Amino acid sequence: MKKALLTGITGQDGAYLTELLLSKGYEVHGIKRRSSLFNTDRIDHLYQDPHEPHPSLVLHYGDLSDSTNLIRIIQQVQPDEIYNLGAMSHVKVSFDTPEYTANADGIGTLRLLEAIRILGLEKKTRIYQASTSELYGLVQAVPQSETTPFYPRSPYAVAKMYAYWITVNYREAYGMFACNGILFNHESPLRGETFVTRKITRATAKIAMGLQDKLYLGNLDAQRDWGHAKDYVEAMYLILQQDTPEDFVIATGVTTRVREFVRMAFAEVGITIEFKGEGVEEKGYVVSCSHSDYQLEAGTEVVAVDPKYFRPTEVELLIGDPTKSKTKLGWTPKHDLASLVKDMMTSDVELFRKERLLRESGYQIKNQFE
Ligand code: NDP
Ligand code: GDR
Repeated sequence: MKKALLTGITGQDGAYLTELLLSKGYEVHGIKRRSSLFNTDRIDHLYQDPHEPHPSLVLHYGDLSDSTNLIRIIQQVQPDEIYNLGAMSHVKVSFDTPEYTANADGIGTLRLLEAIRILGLEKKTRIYQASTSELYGLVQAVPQSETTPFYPRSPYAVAKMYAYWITVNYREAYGMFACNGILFNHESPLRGETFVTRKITRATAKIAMGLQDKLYLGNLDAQRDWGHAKDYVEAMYLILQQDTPEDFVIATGVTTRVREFVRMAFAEVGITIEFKGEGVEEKGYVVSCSHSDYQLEAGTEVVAVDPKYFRPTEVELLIGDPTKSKTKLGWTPKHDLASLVKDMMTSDVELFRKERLLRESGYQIKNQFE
């Protein structure tokens, strides 16, 4: 039985990758951070009683900022594969916490690589590094491929750039099976609530049910190559099953503006919207509204721009070239953007139907900061 160790197991990708590896018969170990509230919502359905003999999913407390912890866990687990998914992954927040982001996302990767080396596991343990399309940043050429130059535009992207190159360097210097997956944006019903797609699908569901009046967004014109996280974790797995360690771009090859994602999400609940105005004044008005649970009048303003969501430096256009992953990994995504939006909307409509029922029964629902 192969053993895998995941950092970031409690995150979106960690949850889907755990499901995938368990279905392939792996023993999966995950590192979770200590938190003052439970933080295992995304993997609770995979829970196994640790008192049973040989559970195939085991969690360990830890943090990418603590070398001693990483060395001890790797020594204990002796993993065949490590997937380094742990990170402070929010681009906007990285401008607020740049030093922490460098430590967790940049040096954290070095700590894992060094732990493998210190323990003499260079020939046994393969490692996947969660690299990102944010490395491309300011557009140099499109579509972006494995050979497109990087120009990072945030503390997050700069930290990830260090992680990218230290992974390449350890592969070349010590012959380690260390690979970067340069993944473009991937989303799902499990996506963190403050990333733009999930923020949109949650707000759309709430507006359609009369639980929220308006959705405030930042740059509506940013273009992203959005895929489904379920497809992307399969690529991570395939990258570590190759004969030779290499880096791969994982993307759909299609790019879409944020405003179009907004239109698609509202269309799922029968609301047609039209954008009027420009820049910070831009507002999205309801044009027609056929199937919404809560009837909105034509002309109701449901989307507006709030400059607080603008980034000091923005990444305007991402569109990936997945040719190498298609030919060498045999990877092709099963979802397109329409099916992704449908999946996310179905899940959030269901979520807020429950919330509405609770409200109608007199329970107070807490507000959320973002
Ligand atoms: P999430 O934000 O959903 O999950 C991040 C995970 O990292 C969580 O489990 C989080 O723990 C954990 N984490 C955060 N800080 C630390 C730390 N200091 N030590 C250990 N663990 C930590 O991200 P995704 O699942 O979306 O992404 C997975 C990885 O892929 C990340 O590295 C991200 O940067 C990268 N990536 C993501 C893309 C995407 O579109 N989703 C695209 C390209 C790259 P907790 O739950 O406690 O917060
Ligand atoms: P991104 O994802 O920065 O690409 O990083 P995010 O969903 O946060 O932003 C995408 C684009 O939407 C614009 N935007 C907004 N973004 C947020 N979060 N909130 C808003 O209100 C809003 N309005 C407009 C942003 O300006 C941006 O242009 C994600 C993360 O998962 C990273 O970890 C990963 O590396 C990259 O994708 C690939």
